[in-house]
Amino acid sequence: MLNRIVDKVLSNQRITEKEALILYNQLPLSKLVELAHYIKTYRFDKQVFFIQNVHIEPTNSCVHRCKFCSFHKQPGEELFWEYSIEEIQNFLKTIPKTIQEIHITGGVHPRRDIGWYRELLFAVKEIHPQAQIKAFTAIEIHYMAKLSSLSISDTLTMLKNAGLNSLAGGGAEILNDKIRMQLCPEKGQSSLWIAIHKEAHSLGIPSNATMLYGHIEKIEHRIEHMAIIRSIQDETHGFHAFIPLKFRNQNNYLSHVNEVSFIEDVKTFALARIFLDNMDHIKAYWPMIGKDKAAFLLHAGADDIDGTIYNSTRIYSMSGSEEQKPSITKNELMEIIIREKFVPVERNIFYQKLNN
Ligand code: V47
Repeated sequence: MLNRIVDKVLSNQRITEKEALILYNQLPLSKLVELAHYIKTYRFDKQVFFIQNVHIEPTNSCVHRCKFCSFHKQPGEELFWEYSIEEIQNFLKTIPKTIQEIHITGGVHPRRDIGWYRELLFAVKEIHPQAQIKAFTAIEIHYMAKLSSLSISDTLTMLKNAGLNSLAGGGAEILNDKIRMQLCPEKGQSSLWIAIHKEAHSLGIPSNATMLYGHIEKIEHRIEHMAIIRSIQDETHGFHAFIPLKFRNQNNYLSHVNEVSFIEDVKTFALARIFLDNMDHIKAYWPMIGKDKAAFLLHAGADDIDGTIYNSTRIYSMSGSEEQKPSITKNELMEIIIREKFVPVERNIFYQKLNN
C-alpha cells in the first residue's frame, strides 16, 4: 500500500486525503523528506526564492479574540499601538528603495474603514512606488466591507484600484468549522475565507494561503485544510504560495498547549509539498520558525524563505518565536541559501525573477 502511494507521487499522480494520512503516519521520516525534496527539485532544481520586503502592522487593536493570538491589545494596555498614516510613511522612509514587497496585515481595527485603508495604500505607494503591495487577510477585508456597507467584490475592487497587488494568506487558520469554533469563534466559518479568496482571484487579485498548525487540530484537519486549498487552486489558479505557520504558544489563551516538535514541522512541510500538487511555492517563513529551521525546511519541500523584514513584524516575536527582532540583510539571506547548497533567486511579489 505504502509503496503504491509513493509510486503514485513519483509518477506525478494526485494522492487522496486518505493516502496523505498513510504517508504521514507510516512513511519513515527520511523517505517523506526525500519525496518532498524530489518534487521540489523536479520543479525548481536548486533554486530557492527570497524577496526584499517589509511589513506594516498598522495596529494591534482587534475586534476579535482568537485563542492563539498574542498580538492583540486594548487601548491603554502596554504594547498597544495604532499608527497613523503619517507615522507609517515616516517609518517607510527609513527602508531602502530596493524593497519589492510591502506586506500589510494587522488587527481588525474597530473603526478604520475602506477610506482609511485606501488612503494607506496610496500613502505607501507614494514612498515606495517601486514596491508591490501584498495586504490584508480575508478577515480584515470582511470587516472593512461590513463597516463601509460595501460588497466584498466592491471592497476588493476599490483596494485594487488603490494599489493592492495581492491578498495576504492569513486568517485561514484551519479550514474546519468545528476547530474554528474553538479556536477563533468570531472569525467566521471556513466558507467566508474561501469565498473572499475566490472572489479576489476572479478579480485578478492573487493571494497566498496559510495554515496555522500545531494547536488543537489533528493531522486529519491539516490534510482537510490542504484539500480545500488544493480544490480552490484547481478552480482559480490564484494562489502564489502555501505557508504552514507553526503555532507559537507564548502570551495567548492556548499557552497550556505545547508546541509541536521540529520533526512534526518537517513532516507537515513535506506533506504540503507532496499533497499540494498544484501549488508552486511552499514558504518556510523564517520569522515564525527561526532562520536555522527555515533553512532545514528547504530540504523538506520548501522553495521560498520569504524576506528581509526589517524588524517590522511582531506577530511572532510576541508569541514566542526565537526571532525576537526579525531582520536579515539580502546578503545574509543569500548566504543561508548558499550554505544549504541551493541557488538564491531574488523575486518580486509575483515570483518573477529579478536580474541582479
Ligand atoms: O492568520 C497568529 C498567524 C497569521 C500566531 O501571505 C500565529 O505571505 C503562530 O497573514 N503562532 C497572520 N501563528 C500572518 C499572515 C502571514 C504570515 C506570513 C506570510 C504571509 C503571506 C501571511 O498569523 C494569522 C495566524 O494564522 N498567527 N498568532 C501564533 N501565536
